[in-house]
Amino acid sequence: MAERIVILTGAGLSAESGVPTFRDKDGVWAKYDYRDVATPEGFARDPALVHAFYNMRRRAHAGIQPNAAHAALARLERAYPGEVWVVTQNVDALHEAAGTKNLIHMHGELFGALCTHCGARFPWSGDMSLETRCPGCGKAGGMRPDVVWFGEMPYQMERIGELLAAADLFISIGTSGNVYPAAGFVAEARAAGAHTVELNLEPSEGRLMFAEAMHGAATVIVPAYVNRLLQWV
Ligand code: BJW
Repeated sequence: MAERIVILTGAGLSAESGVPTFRDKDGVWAKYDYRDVATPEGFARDPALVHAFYNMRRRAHAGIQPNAAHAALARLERAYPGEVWVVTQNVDALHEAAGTKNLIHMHGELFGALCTHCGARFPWSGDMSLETRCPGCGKAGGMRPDVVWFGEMPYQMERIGELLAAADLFISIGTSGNVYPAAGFVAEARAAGAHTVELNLEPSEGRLMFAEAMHGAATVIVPAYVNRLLQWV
């Protein structure tokens, strides 16, 4: 039995909850240029456009519910005798809504705000604009979504490195394997001696790195894989 399971999740996990992925044909990057809306340079060039993009996404998330795959991962954490960690690239709040506790949001949170003046972070559910004042330092003009854009350092990389170094089982779910450093986690876990599994709709960019794979819809294959892990417990 694996003592520590580390699970990396991506947009495919939330797709069946109605959250668009990024690189599928109807994905976010088919409608928006990531250089305009998901880089610090884009934000410096046109902050109003970036605020409008994230205001729209925050509103679109109202009423979105976790699906059977999020629920299965929360159940795994509750029922598994070893340690289970979820490292998510997703900025939605569906893992926590399903009940997952050991969770790292490496690409930040859609419902979070960061003040570039004082560095404070806040929960944030409404719209944001250039006029928005920081609830901490009171200054306007410095508030931004607390998400990690291209060229920025993802959150908690040191902690994630420690988890991967001690992982016995690494499971990657619903991610295309296009974005680093997350795409490199499978190599880190392998180097640490972990068994590696891909659960995705289709083979990802990194498919050859995984020892095992199941391909299909997350709401089908994730509960099935979790049942397999729990059957001997
Ligand atoms: C289903 C399904 C269903 C669908 N069931 N499955 C060369 C040039 C320039 C830069 C770089 C470079 N090489 C590397 C870089 C760095 C760059 C990068 O990786 N660029 C690549 C594009 C090349 N990375 C960064 O800049 C990162 N920072 C960084 O590297 O800092 C330096 C550093 C160095 C060393 C150590 C540590 C740090 C930051 C990356 C930030 C990414 N930000 C975004 C936006 C977040 C905010 C927001 O949401 O707006 O994060 S981009 C976007 O991509 C988002 C996602 O989290 C991320 C990953 O996407 P994901 O989840 O994989 O989604 P998709 O759409 O790609 O795939 C979905 C998958 O699901 C598909 O496979 C489907 O088949 C599947 N699927 N339905 C199961 N029902």
